[in-house]
Amino acid sequence: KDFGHSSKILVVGAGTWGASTALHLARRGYTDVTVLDAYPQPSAISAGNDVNKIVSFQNPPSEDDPDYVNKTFFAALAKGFREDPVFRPHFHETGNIIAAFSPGGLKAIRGRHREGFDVVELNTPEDFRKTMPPGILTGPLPGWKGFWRKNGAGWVHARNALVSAITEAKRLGVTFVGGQLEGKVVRLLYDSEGKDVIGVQTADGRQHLASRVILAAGANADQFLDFKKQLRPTAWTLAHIRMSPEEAQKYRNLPVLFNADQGFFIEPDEDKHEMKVCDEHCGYCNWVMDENGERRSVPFARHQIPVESAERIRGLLRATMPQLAERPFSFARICWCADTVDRNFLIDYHPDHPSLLLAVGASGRGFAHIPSIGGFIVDRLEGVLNERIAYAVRWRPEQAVNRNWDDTQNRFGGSYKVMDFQKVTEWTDIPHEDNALP
Ligand code: FAD
Ligand code: FSA
Repeated sequence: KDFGHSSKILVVGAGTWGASTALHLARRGYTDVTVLDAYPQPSAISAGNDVNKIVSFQNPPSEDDPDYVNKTFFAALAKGFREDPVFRPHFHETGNIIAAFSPGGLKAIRGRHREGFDVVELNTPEDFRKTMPPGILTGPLPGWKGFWRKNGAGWVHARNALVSAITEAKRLGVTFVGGQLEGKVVRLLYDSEGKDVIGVQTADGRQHLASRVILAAGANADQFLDFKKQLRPTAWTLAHIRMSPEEAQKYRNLPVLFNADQGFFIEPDEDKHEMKVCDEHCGYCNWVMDENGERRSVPFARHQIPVESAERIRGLLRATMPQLAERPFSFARICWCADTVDRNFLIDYHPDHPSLLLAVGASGRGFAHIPSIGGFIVDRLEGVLNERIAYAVRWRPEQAVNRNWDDTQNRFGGSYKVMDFQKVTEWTDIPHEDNALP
């Protein structure tokens, strides 16, 4: 089926990638774009609805660079955060510190790209302490080694960037629908031969027909069709510590501190003075048996975290900033993403449904791409995506045939294994305001 700039395009999911896609569609002159989401914007369950996310830049690669695809993506997001007025105000170039202490973690962080940037090696606890003003990193930082990248890295105010993308897309004419009835997609609609996708049905029973459907429902995309094991919905955990305005001032402009074996924190935000802290681990799945007796990880929403995760967060604080380690948490949630086998993205037309474009598989690193990923997705929609990139992000069930669902996918920390929510017995019980979720 042909389509053009005035054809109806439906985007399922107004999260990180759906918002970016909507913005790029509008900027490229598509005039009939509707984005459907199960929640009002910004979605309470979007992985991107968060106070902050880590961002790092790369320089554009030469044609013969073996890491051409990855560098192209990271150079595109750099351009977006440096130049695009929709995203630039939300980026903070504070630098970052990448650390580890296990042999595996140390090996993994050595592979992180940093050529072309101002980088200092950190070999002792004292080296780490000096990266921040006195009185912040007062903890023992036992066995920590890593490096401090002073430029081309930092964090983005994620929710504000997401809302900014949505606001600009709306201004350019995109329609956003959010809600459990009118926005929640319950199934894809097929033509009379059951072959092509012709639209979607929402929970209110309405059928929305379109020339192209772009599926950008994050970890929940897996529920709409058989992905042949290419997606593994996996969750991570985060908590906030509230500070006084004066205290928050002391922790202002800190570099992001990320330890691949233990977790990370980012400076408190300016509005609520809350510091987000995450424990690093290999992820939680929610394993259930499907009707074919196959294991399947099914996402669910919860604004609490396992008590074991809260303890790990306190462990990170004791190692780094013990002065904050016993503070109550003001907020916590689990946050879902979907890992592909090789953690490359999946941006491709479905081989059997020629009007269905998949924009999924952010693999736990997809927020930083919010300024630019929509451009690559629209390139694929139009059939003009660079061939090497298109190959890396293609539909690739062959990779997932004998998928080891318990693969740690080059992650470390926690129990050094993929964990199962079904085995978690204790959850936090953190009271919070404006909370629509359990
Ligand atoms: P989402 O943003 O989750 O969007 C999916 C959307 O689909 C949601 O809005 C949801 O409401 C909607 N939806 C679901 N079901 C339906 C339905 N039935 N009908 C309609 N809509 C539906 N990345 C980084 O780059 N840097 C980081 O520092 C970083 N930190 C992270 C920390 C944590 C704790 C987690 C969990 C992830 C982190 N990530 C980070 C990864 C990043 O957040 C994700 O890769 C990215 O946000 C995924 O975007 P998405 O659009 O695919 O999914
Ligand atoms: O350096 C990064 O891009 C970290 S992304 C943050 C994180 O919490 C991961 O540490 C975790 O392993 C998972 O991918 C979710 O995102």
